[in-house]
Amino acid sequence: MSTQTLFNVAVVGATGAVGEQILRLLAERNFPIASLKPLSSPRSAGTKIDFKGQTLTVEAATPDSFKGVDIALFSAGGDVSKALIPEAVKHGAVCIDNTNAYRMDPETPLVVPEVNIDKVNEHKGIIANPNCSTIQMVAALKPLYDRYGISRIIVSTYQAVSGAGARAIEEMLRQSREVLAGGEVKPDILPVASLPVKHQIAFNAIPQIDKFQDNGFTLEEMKMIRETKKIMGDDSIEVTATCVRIPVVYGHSESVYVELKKDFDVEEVKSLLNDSPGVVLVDDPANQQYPLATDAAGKNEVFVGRVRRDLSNPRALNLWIVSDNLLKGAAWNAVQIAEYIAAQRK
Ligand code: L14
Repeated sequence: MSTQTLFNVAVVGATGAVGEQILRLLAERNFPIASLKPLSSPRSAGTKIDFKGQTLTVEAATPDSFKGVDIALFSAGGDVSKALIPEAVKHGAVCIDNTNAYRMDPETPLVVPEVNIDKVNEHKGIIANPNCSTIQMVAALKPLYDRYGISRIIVSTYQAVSGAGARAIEEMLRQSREVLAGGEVKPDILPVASLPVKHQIAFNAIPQIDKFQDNGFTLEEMKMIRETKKIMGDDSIEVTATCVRIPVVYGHSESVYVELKKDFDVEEVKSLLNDSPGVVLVDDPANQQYPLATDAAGKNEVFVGRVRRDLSNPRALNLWIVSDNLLKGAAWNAVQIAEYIAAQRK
């Protein structure tokens, strides 16, 4: 019998929307754990969580928390990652970061396993998990990139409130009740918790996710543009994005126009998508079947449908791409990376 290497694992942001899913996946997938340390902000420290029938107490994360830790998964916001990841790396931990802090750092691999898992091997202590909207798009487009090449992507997103955290989910549900009761709606969190102006999300669509940049794009849009090129390893891909928040709880949807470099056959495109790991084709217009956020919620896969040739450009496709933003968009992608690291050290 071979003895399996076990790992000391820390989860930073253990009580958050993504951290909760990371813990569930580590348990369900039987990740080879020697010890598990749930960490959080001082505010959530003391919270009890259940892991495989064991009760664990969440501790406040400090630089010393990472002594003896082999793998640390971070999803407690960019500031926490910037402050604590260098400390964790000093203690020898490999850090998988779910925030925007290190994604565009040239030393840090930005990894979607279906696209570029081999980049993990180049890490210097940190591996970045891309933005949720970027992950699902590149996972679906990778097989088309490999077969035909991609020259341009135009994407519009329809993003779930859970991306902005548990408080944004509560706000959307509360506002919905207020509207239905005929009362006044008082926006509190969205579009960006730290900015002064707030907008109603219930029964609305808000064309702002994250802060505006000087070029008129939001940071979320710029993340999609920059990260797509880095993950695909091809700066020549032209990308533009419009990111919109809608009153959906789980699951981001995307309308994607993609220009390919070679001629293609739509049926071949569908079979390439269907045969891709982690991608599920749901495309049957005759029976009104296409991906829906409500069906993708709780699932690890990326769902693609509405596959059709563009009418203005025969070298372009239109697609509808849906995935659970907390799972493939965050927790599942991070756990996939952790499983790859664990498998290599067997
Ligand atoms: O960059 O508000 O990982 O939905 C992803 C979720 C940024 C905020 C990231 C949201 C975050 C975003």
